[in-house]
Amino acid sequence: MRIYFAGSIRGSNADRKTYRIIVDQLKEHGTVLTEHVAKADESDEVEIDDKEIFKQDLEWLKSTDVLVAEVTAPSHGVGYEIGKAEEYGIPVLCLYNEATGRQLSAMINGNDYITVKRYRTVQEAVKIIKEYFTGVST
Ligand code: 6IA
Repeated sequence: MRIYFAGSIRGSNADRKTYRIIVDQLKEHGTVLTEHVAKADESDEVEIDDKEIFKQDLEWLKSTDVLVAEVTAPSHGVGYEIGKAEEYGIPVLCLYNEATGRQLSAMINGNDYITVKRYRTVQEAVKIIKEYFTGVST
């Protein structure tokens, strides 16, 4: 099972700790193609060309079995990846922390193609992932 994890990088750095826990859980269910998203603050972004990032990410996205997106922090990149995954026919699971009091975009929440799961603690997010992958063949 190939898993593309999407989470805000330039959109916001606030949820990085949560991303790490989510990625650790995703690794129990398959190969995570985008572990760097959970480690973004440890990397030197200046060295990396945006055109290369875009090309590489779309290649990974095309090759993945599922997209798991943490959508609590708004991110143009994550929204774009979700739209492309739908275009490619790739299943999309979105995780949203409703305890933050933020409002989820209607373009995600109102899209029946996307599975949106709300959580309030990171433990709940981990449980959602376990349940989701129990229902998806590996
Ligand atoms: O608009 P955002 O930057 O918040 O978009 C985040 C999303 O776009 C993530 O889900 C990534 O898949 C993708 N993305 C954005 N920036 C990068 C990136 N930057 N590398 C790989 N994917 C990216 C350079 C390296 C970084 C770890 C510091």
